[in-house]
Amino acid sequence: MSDAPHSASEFTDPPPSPGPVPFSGLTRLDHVGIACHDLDASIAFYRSTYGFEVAHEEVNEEQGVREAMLRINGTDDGGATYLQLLEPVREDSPVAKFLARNGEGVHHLAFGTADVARSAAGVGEHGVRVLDAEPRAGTAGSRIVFLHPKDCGGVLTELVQSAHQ
Ligand code: V0V
Ligand code: CO
Repeated sequence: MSDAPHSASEFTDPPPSPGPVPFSGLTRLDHVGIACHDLDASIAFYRSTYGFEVAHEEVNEEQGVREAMLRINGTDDGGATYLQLLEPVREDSPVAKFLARNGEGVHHLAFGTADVARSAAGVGEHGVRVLDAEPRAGTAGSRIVFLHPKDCGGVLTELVQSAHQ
């Protein structure tokens, strides 16, 4: 057995911060968005392989997706983490473009916040392009804003305020 720490909670001695940490209001990983061609097949994979169950399913016409949220841990009160499986419902949607270019795979990360407009404004002050001037309708009554992947190290990033907040 090695003496190496086994989980992040065992790292008790973080390296010194290089400067003040800005306030973003982002408190957790809400979901990982995964682009897929066939939502039902993707759901079946995650259910039969890992035992993850669908907590919510809907069509979001504005975003051009049929999507399912699979809860990984926690509870559905805003504190949980999900996989968000995304199947495009039209050819010109962001997920359709992504699939055509990259095939199936990780599409975006979403960080949770209690105030999405405030978090977006804060992040925007650091030179990151905020793609939505106003929060849009997200899954299950949430409010969402996207950040440009080219300003986030190649990661399309979403900020999400759950309907429970
Ligand atoms: C595009 N790029 C990405 C990317 N999509 N990089 C990382 N991850 C992604 N998912 C790169 C792409 O390779 C290009 O790089 C560059 O960005 C421009 O891409 P494009 O497709 O030519 O340009 P756009 O401007 O047409 O589209 C890219 C953006 C667009 C990110 C601006 O997809 C967008 O607005 N996305 C936000 C909405 C969204 O994705 N909705 C679906 C999830 P190179 O080739 O120039 O180097 S809906 C959702 O999550 C919901 C409802 C929810 O959570 O509740
Ligand atoms: Co999302």
